[in-house]
Amino acid sequence: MKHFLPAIAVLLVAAAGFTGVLFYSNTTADRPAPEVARAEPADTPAATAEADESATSEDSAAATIDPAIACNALGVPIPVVRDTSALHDPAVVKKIKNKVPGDVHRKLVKEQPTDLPADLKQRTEGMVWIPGGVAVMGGDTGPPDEEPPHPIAIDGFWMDVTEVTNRQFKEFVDATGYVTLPERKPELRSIQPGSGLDNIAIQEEFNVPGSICSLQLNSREDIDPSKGAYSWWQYMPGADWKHPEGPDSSIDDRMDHPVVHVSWPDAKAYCEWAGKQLPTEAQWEYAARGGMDGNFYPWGNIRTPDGEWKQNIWQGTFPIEDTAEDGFKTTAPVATFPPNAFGLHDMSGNVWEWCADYYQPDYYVTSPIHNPPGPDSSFDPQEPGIIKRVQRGGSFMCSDQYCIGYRVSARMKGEEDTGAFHTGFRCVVEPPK
Ligand SMILES: [Ca+2]
Ligand SMILES: [Ca+2]
Repeated sequence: MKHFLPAIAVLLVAAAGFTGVLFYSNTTADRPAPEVARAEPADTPAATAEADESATSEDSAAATIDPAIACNALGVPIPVVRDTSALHDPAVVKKIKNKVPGDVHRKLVKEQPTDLPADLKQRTEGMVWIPGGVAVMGGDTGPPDEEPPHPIAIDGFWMDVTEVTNRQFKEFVDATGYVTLPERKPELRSIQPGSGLDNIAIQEEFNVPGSICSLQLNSREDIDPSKGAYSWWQYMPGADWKHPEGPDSSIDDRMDHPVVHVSWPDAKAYCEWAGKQLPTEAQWEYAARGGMDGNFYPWGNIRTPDGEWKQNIWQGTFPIEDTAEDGFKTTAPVATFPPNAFGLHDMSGNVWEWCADYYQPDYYVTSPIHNPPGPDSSFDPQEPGIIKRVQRGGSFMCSDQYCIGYRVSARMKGEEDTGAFHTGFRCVVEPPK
């Protein structure tokens, strides 16, 4: 199986000990994860799926991160996602949920507290209460890090109805003077101590404020097979939340769009100012499912029911031509698309959303049932030594030909100090304990 990541890029270059080796700082880079099984190059997702079905666990163990693996005729890796799931059988879902012990059921906070203190009432204004309950987290149709499907029991909480907008983020910056990481000179803050990456340096041309953008490609000749996804993902000096496509762009006509180019510490700083916090990965998926287990999407299993696009993603030939059948080539104003059953917009598509959790691909194997907090540390076998946080929901860059991160079980990881032009966040508030 393969795992394709959406976004980011080249920031750093190795110095002593790594001379000549490009070091990719983050991130949501569009390339196969290490657990990817080796599949033959194929022209169609279906053909690749067939090749992938025959992959063995030994294949997975031997897989590399060579971006040339399983590419289509454009040199672009193709995702593999099965279109049927055992979780579509209510009996399978019930069996998994029955693993939740009775004492956890008894402890669950389900209903919204009444008589909220004034400050809590103010902080949760405009948010929606997500009723506590039991759900199945993960999936059985995508990359291995979505497995196994497992039960979670989540206490109720409030969640932002939309991604945090430019207008909201500006209020925070105006009130605090906060400067986001992409607005500062890069620092090597996301290196795990003792990882062997301690002596890398930032390549001079990238040692300026900036962030990660996708370039407009015009033809397949623009794709350099040796660079893979880095043919289009580039570090752009001067790109930041106020300049989403670089110094010549602005957000003047995008105040209701999601803020982008925020790193994980930037998102956390906003949350703390607002008296909120980032959702755990489990809270995020629980909320995205809207009370319906086993679905591919927040609304069901058909991506375009009645031919209607219900999310802002990429249509057309990735990464050459986005036909924007959904109406948007980059971000859409939040809540343009219909909400899920909990009243949440854009839980699929628009921008990726940071979660609180460190990323570890096998966390679900041992994660607790009741309010799983995420692992204690980060480990991404694709880029060991780089501190990664979870991102969820996919973005306007996701396509069925490449990054299928818009599925509700899809997991993503980003180097925590890196922003990107398709990555934002939303906040939650938990009731008093
Ligand atoms: Ca779109
Ligand atoms: Ca989103």
